[in-house]
Amino acid sequence: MGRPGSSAVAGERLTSRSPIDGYSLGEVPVATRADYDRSVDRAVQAFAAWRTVPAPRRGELLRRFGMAVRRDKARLAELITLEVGKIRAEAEGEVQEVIDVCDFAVGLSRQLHGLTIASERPQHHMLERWHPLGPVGVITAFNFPMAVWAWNAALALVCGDSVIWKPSEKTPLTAAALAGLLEAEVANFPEAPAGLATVLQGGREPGQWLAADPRLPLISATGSTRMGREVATTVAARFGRSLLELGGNNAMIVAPSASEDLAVRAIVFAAVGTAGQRCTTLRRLYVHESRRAALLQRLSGIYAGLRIGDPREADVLVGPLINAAAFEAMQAALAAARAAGGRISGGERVEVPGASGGWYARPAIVELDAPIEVSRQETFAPILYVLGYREFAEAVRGNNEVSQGLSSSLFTRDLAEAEHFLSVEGSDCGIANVNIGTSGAEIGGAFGGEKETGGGRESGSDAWRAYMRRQTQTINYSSALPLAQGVSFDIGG
Ligand code: UN1
Repeated sequence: MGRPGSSAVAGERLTSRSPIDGYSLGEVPVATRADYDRSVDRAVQAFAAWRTVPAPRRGELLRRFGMAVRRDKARLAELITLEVGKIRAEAEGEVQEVIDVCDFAVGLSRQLHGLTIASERPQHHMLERWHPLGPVGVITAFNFPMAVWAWNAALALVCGDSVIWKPSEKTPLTAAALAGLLEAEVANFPEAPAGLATVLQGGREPGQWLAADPRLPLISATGSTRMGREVATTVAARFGRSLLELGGNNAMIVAPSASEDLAVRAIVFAAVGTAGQRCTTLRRLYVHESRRAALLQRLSGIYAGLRIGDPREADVLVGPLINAAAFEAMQAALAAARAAGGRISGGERVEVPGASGGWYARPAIVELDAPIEVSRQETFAPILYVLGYREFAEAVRGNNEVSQGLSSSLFTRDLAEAEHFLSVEGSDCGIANVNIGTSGAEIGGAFGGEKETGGGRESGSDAWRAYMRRQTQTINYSSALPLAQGVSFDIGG
């Protein structure tokens, strides 16, 4: 990996280590500045050609890519399991997300609609049209090493853009495998130029180059708030656009009328799924005081029996954390919570036979009387802070009191509570669910959040607009030149 403050040199390599046991899975060459410049030059040229290909034809490329991913689903999922440590079901779910967004992009390729707008001037025609934007830089995190790139790439390609991908330095093989499938489809597609979609492997450096490069009108970045702040300020300084999907600190409210069975299943999936390493992971639970003791007892029982271990084993639900640093961050958060009066169960390291190089932890439950500093932060590990509430408004305030604003959830059978939660006075997050946990969003909705989550929206709905530029066009087919706002400007003659 590129050392901070120094450029990668030719021949430098990046090793991928499996979080399952710490063993090396392989290595890839790190992109040098020369590699970077070559990729961007090619992406600029590719854009010039690709933007003129009719959008439904661009959709056809995504259809073929989606078919290739379908064919290779099992193998791609296996790679995610090896490189990220996800259990099979979740790894397959992630590949399915790639397939789903490809299907979405195919449909979208015939629906990049503009508007016709009423002109105030006679015999004038005003419209709004969407054009391809340019080469797009995509920076992704380790935890969704395929899906998040696919959300961006599928839309960008259908919108007529070329794409340059800087994957996490922890998941170079997953990125190479998925991008390789797309490259093969590009090579077999007559209208698709070489260099349409490329990958730059490395540490922070290629990401910094992308952010600073005026040839790239849009940078989409997923990861920590710290990283997003750096990217956003660099991109803004050159008047580029950024599309950010940063930290979450997602809460669920369990109301008096909630179904305990549904709530418990949702809590456990959202809090311990992907070993607590989703940006949508449930981190804070507000339980009505009348339900708190019983719910906690049930949760503690389930947590105590969770199968933690090698994610390739059939009944394992919790795989490893990504690395030692993630385990240390979890321990530091638990120590801070304990010092602040939190009552902790779980959180200890779990030894997995034959995998001493892996960092496995029992998911932790931390009971709190009130929010504390560390519960307001996002620790990328399975820690669930449990708080009580008496008045519904108090729980909604709790949901909203953190600096992040990605996902939120309410379990209730009370219509007034549900409507309040979804109203302007309710959740301030980009995602608000009723009787569904915080994680596991479908690709059809726009995905992203407010506040320090960065404000970006990716994947479904009209998120495609971020990858295009809007042009307002007015055509005068009269034989006069009336000015807007009735302005008279008589030049005589
Ligand atoms: C992420 O963690 O960056 O909603 C994305 C979910 C997944 C995507 C998570 N569909 O949990």
